Amino acid sequence: MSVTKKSLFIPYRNPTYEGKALLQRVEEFYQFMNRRRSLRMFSDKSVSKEVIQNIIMTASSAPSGANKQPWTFCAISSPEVKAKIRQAAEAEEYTNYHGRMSDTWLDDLKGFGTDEHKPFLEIVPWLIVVCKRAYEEEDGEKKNNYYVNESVGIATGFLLTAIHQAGLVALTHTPSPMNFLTKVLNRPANERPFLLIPVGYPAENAKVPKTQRKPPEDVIIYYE
Ligand code: IYR
Repeated sequence: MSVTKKSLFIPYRNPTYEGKALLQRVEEFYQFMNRRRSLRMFSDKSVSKEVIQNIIMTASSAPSGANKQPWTFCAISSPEVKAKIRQAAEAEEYTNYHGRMSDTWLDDLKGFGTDEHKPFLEIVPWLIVVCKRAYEEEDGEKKNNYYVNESVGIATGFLLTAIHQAGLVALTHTPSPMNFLTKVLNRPANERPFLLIPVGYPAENAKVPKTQRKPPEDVIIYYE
């Protein structure tokens, strides 16, 4: 028998802006976000658990299909667990760089200076493994979540934004395949690792590849 859920509505409260103030706000936020970069050169300087918790709860405030919040964030500071993750990730990446990735793919990555070595996985104070939850088990019944990839992708965007806002840096890392994380982190059958995100301070004199972002005309089509 299905139970009809009754909606309970509450007032929406948040400031609004107009005119110059609005334009200034969006321009400033764009400039701020446009300074975000993916880093591979991290400092070992510590970051407190409270900081990480706030960043993760920002991510968890993201919209999701039917508000199911189909995610789990594994926040890892244990040196032993980080070492296990590095070892398994490097083993997978060795196979990637020595045959599993196509020549075109390897060519596309040349400018980024990546290889199978991932020392940052042990150097950083925190690794966040974002997991997606395909379904929930309630009273022995499997209940599918909705738009799981979209929801978890948006939450990860919030996570990266919160990390940047804190003046910290991150890498959206996909050591593929990622199933080793399920084992190392002992995650249940309804969860799959989605992204591995090292978080910390940038190394002194950290460098990033010189890349370019597409201009508006390449990413926006207006229908006015
Ligand atoms: N996962 C590999 C390869 C890699 C793939 C892409 I697409 C990148 O943007 C960067 C790296 C690695 O982490 O080295």
